[in-house]
Amino acid sequence: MGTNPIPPPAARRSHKGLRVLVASAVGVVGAITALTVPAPAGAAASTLGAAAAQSGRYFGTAIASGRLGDSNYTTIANREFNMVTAENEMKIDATEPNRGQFNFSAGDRVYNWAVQNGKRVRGHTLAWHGQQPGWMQSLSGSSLRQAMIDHINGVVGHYKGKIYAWDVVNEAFADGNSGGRRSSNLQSTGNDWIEVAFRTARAADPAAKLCYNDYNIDNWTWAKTQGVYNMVRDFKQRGVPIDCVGLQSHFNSGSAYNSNYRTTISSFAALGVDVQITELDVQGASAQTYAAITNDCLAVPRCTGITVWGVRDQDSWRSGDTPLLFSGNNKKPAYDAVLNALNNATPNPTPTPTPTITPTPNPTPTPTPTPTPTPTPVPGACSATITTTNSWPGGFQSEVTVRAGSSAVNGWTVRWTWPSGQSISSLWSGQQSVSGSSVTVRNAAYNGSIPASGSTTFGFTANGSAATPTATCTSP
Ligand code: 9MR
Repeated sequence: MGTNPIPPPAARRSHKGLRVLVASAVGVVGAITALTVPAPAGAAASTLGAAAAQSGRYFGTAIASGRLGDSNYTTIANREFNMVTAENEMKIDATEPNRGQFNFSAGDRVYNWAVQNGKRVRGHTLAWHGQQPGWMQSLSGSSLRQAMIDHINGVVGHYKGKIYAWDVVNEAFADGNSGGRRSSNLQSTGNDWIEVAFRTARAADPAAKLCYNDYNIDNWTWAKTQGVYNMVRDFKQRGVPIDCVGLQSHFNSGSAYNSNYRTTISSFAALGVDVQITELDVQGASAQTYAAITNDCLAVPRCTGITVWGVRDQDSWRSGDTPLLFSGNNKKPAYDAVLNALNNATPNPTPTPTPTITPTPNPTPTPTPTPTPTPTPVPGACSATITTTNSWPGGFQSEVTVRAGSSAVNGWTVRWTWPSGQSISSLWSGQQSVSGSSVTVRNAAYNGSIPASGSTTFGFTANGSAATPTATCTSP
């Protein structure tokens, strides 16, 4: 998706440490004096963790237990970061090497190092197609489903009350243009495996935030991003317990940072979840790109923290890309860029809200809403209006408002015809059937009843250029 863009002007801020006072002198005609005054007390923190804490956020790193004996590594890690993710030690193969036999020795090494040094811990990860132990790889169907539940109970139970946020499910969506699920043995147990994982984790530790974590969901225009967005929206509507989305944010030439990242973060946040940048690394570690990423998080109150995926370049899973903030013992230019951005942040107005267990009724995220005319209710029946809520080259997102007339509606059907070859890629809160350019959408199980003069909505993403054809509504 192209090369790294120049951040928008809003992403470039002046340094708080240089406050310019313009004094128009009374009695000293025409004298204008520019003064540099010190920053307010505590404003210029000297480490990433302290700088992030000024706005109620954290700055974390992945820690590898095998490196904890390297004092150069631990010196930097301890000084700079206040959140820790075990790079591999809490994964399925590490924690349950044999079915029903849990091993927390490496996970606890990382956990204890973090907590003994005053840091919080993110848990990574409970249900994933990757790094499954051999016994799990060979399971399927209901026995795999049960093994997943048992695994979550075992690991979350061991760390109950100790973990800031769990990556409950990792990387469950497919790359490419489908916007759908990745095929895996877990997916083959039934599409509901993700929500079962979340419900299980919630019951096992009600205090931990529960995240869905994935890569290539950073660019708002990508189908995979939209697929995850639709799942989170659906989970929030149905009361599936989810508190956060983890954007891994492994940026490289094949998956480059794009300035629409801020839209991605704010759009997820508008669904009523926190956003965490969970595994950040940037091929080449451009200071400008790191600053833009940091500012994108800082711009969204519910972006609660950033974790880089390793301490020094030599510690990175992509060490050849030199993608991190330290080289040997040295701070790289990207480090200074991130620190400055964090020091320039305003305090976060809503730092780390507590997890919501009850469903959020009808969240209506509208990333870039387009004003639309007010629909006219049809007496005795229903009406439907399509509005475009977001668009990008080759695709768009719409919301359809279904209104009852002067009588209540029990079941509805909305129909329209696409003007120029559009096609729905994903639809939520309704059941679609398509015949050529004709689209028919019936109510979902939970939104068929609309009181007199009331309304409900469904939504979809589609391929093609944004269109708002006239829709008809019939009931039942
Ligand atoms: O950094 C991790 C590396 O040491 C492991 O070999 C690899 C094995 O799957 O996992 C790496 O971490 C991954 C993380 O758990 C999930 N997102 C992608 C990360 C990079 O591969």
